[in-house]
Amino acid sequence: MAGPLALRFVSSYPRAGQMPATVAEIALVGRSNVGKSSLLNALAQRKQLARTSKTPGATRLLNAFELGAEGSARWLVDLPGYGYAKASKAEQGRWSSMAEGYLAHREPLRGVLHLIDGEIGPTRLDLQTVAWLDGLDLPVTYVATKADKVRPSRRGARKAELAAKLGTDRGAVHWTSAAKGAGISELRVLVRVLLEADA
Ligand SMILES: Nc1nc2c(ncn2[C@@H]2O[C@H](COP(=O)(O)OP(=O)(O)O)[C@@H](O)[C@H]2O)c(=O)[nH]1
Ligand SMILES: [Mg+2]
Repeated sequence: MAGPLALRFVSSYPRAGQMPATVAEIALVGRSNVGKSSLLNALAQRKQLARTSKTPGATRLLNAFELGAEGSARWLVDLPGYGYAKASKAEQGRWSSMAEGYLAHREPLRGVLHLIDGEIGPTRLDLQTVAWLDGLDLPVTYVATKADKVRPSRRGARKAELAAKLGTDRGAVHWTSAAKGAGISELRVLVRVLLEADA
């Protein structure tokens, strides 16, 4: 069992251009309400590291969390959730230029964790994001969230179906439940490997 990740909030940035140099980063990407903040809290075993908001879409900044010793400059970067239904076109435009600018051009970025709601499965917007990320030269790991919401009798079929929609095989999707702790230990290991390996 991998212990909780030592993660510390560093700062929020309106644009990638305002971030300082770092050693390594990985990005957390997903539509709003997918369970991103809950997953971050579960990785760190903290209740309030990332705010799990009742008002999805409220956070519109790049939020940086540092792993390990202070000054390690190894960051998990939480991107704003995409596709918040109530956001205006202008706001959605700002989301995409900010998030896409970060993902496409951030030099220390080593990979992306793309969260997909395990109960709902990939939405049209998720699949558009999959296609867009596919055009970047970045390793993407799919993380299915809210596994506890899928009935045990349905889990096998759901895993196969979700992977098929994403165009990958089912072993490539990490299933997690922030609520019940399933899959969290394995994901901690993956985050450590991605961030702590020497470049
Ligand atoms: N049952 C269940 N609910 C979850 C899980 N993770 C998140 N949620 C719920 O989904 C909603 C959105 O979660 P949040 O972490 O704020 O999503 P974010 O908008 O992606 O940051 C909240 O009501 C959470 O309590 C999970 O693993 N299981
Ligand atoms: Mg959130």
